[in-house]
Amino acid sequence: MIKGITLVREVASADAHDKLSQLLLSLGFEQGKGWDDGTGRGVALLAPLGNLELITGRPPAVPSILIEVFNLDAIHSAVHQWMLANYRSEDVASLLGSPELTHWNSRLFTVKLTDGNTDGLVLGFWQSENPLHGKPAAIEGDLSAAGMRFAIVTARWNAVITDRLLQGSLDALHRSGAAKADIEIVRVPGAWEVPSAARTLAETKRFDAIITLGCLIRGETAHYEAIYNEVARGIGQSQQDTGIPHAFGVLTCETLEQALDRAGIKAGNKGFEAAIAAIEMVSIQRKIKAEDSK
Ligand code: DLZ
Repeated sequence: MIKGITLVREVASADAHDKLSQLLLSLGFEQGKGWDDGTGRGVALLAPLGNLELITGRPPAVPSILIEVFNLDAIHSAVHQWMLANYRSEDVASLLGSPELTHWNSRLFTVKLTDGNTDGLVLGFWQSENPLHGKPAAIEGDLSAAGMRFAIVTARWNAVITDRLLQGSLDALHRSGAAKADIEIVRVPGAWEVPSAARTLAETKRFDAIITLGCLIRGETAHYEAIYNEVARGIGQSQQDTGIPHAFGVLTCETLEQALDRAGIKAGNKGFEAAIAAIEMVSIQRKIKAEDSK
């Protein structure tokens, strides 16, 4: 519901008003709609972002107008030049501070802009030292599976491998807090049948995610590429069409030995990894939906 925030400050003279506006525009403020009604005038100086900060407990260590910038040293040098052009050089040193480290991982300098008659305007320019400051926080999934419901589709073909993948998936789900009653296992003849069963399960809407497991071995499988492509496409399409995350745990290997390595011997257990991906995707989906309904 809030659209923006405007700080209104009085400047002592028309001359100071114009000079200050020019300085701030030259530093990068955008000129907004101003006004002039004969008795006074205003200029709107727009910044991309604004926020209102309320504090309590101790007096603020910073001026009440704080301007966050990308390149503090360049801004300091521009303000310095402007000060030298508008103030006596002997005054500039006392009015313009140097950039200094703050206790909140930033650098800041202050400048006091006075016309001699009033206290003037004190501005603080600052830049965060944290490279991630201001970057949007990413939505990331948690790895807690408590309260999530999963279906695991596993192929019986190459059961020596797929049973290990299944064990890996169950291990990941249980260790992440999924309840036994929330996991349904469906066995299908081979990898070819996995997409169809996955889709049927997804369409029931009884599950938060589907974990697909299988193992295709090139040396033993005629039309290996054709089967693999169709299995991958079918699982992907079921995921797209139903909106239910499908984790892909179908191995495609050159040899049985390679398959064994990926089923828990040397190269991790792809069933475990698929289950973890499923948990993360359910969590991400929930977070995105929660953001959306705010
Ligand atoms: C037929 C077959 C072959 C040759 N190879 C594999 C394999 O390596 N992995 C697998 O999961 N399934 C294989 N299949 C079985 C097919 O996936 C399918 O189950 C049958 O063709 C019946 O439709």
